[in-house]
Amino acid sequence: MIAERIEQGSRITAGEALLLWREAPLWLLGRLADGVRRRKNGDALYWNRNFHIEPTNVCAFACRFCSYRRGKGDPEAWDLSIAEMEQIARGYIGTGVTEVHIVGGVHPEHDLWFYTDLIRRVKAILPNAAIKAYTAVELAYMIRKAGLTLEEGLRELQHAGMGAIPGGGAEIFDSALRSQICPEKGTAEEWLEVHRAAHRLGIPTNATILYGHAETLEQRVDHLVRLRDAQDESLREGVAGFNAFIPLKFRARGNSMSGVGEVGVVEDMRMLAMSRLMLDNVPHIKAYWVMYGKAVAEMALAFGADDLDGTIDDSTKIFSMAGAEETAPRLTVGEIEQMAAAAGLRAVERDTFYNEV
Ligand code: V47
Ligand code: SF4
Repeated sequence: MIAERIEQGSRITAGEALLLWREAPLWLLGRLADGVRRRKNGDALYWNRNFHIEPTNVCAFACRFCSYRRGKGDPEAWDLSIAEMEQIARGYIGTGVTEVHIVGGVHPEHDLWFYTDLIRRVKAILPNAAIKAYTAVELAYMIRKAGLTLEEGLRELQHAGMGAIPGGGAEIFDSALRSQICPEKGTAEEWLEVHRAAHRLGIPTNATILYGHAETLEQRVDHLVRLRDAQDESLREGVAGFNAFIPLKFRARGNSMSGVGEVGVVEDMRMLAMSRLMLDNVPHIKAYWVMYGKAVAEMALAFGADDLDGTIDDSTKIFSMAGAEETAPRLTVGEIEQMAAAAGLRAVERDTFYNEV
């Protein structure tokens, strides 16, 4: 039986995953995912002190699910100068933040040197914070534009102080659906290649999936299998790897896929649990509370998630612009401790690399 094999620590195949996804009751997925979560992470609930810098929402691309991008010159477009972003970073001196997450639109004019400069300046202001910066999509664009190879470009960014890479831009790997919902974004192979190149340079990364729109269960399973295979390869080579997997629920407000609607909370829990069951080689599953809202994120802790992301301090707009409940997302240490206690877990402050702070 599949459930018994999971409990013994065996890997499930794509076919078995599909069967579980379609047929298993929610309580069973929860029990299995919680078992795996406890084997891997005990009773820890990880969180960090972080904030985001979103340099711009001007974007050369036009993903259909995106509520955030604006064209240049649009009254709702922003395009921060390095000095403005330094000012944001200065606001966090002395707050104990351990991570700055920097992600924005694919700006058609900013080049690699703008982005290395930004990292250097933020790092000079907050030397003890790790910089987790730029999605694989932004990276591929800026590095190509600079005429460098992936490895050369990533080395420049690493040298400037980039310590980790976030998981965005993965969306859905299936090529037919990918080319319908984000045609400019490049292929799954390109996304995976950026992450593999980063791993080889010792840079840990995250991975995501955008779910709950037009994708089938087969396409979700295919996405997870490709990530699991990439992680196997990185582990085999003894290089860095994916630290965390973050299922991102499609939020439907204000984009050209709004008509698709949103999936419900039971579907969210099944997605989290199946991620935990399939990605047996990825240490952490993150319930990104900004996108789920605090109540659903708390429930996710019983379905395989061991990480909530961080305090955020109202510094990101991607999800509020797409209709997420948290319009000024901010989580206090007290709230995190309450969420952990309600789930019978122990809140553990971590840094970007999952070292206990
Ligand atoms: O790639 C865009 C997603 C991602 C919508 O690595 C949407 O720790 C839902 O990847 N509904 C960027 N999702 C954000 C991201 C992320 C966030 C927090 C932590 C980490 C991490 C990574 O946001 C995009 C896209 O998949 N997204 N629009 C939407 N309407
Ligand atoms: Fe641009 Fe990212 Fe929005 Fe796509 S998801 S349009 S790449 S900002």
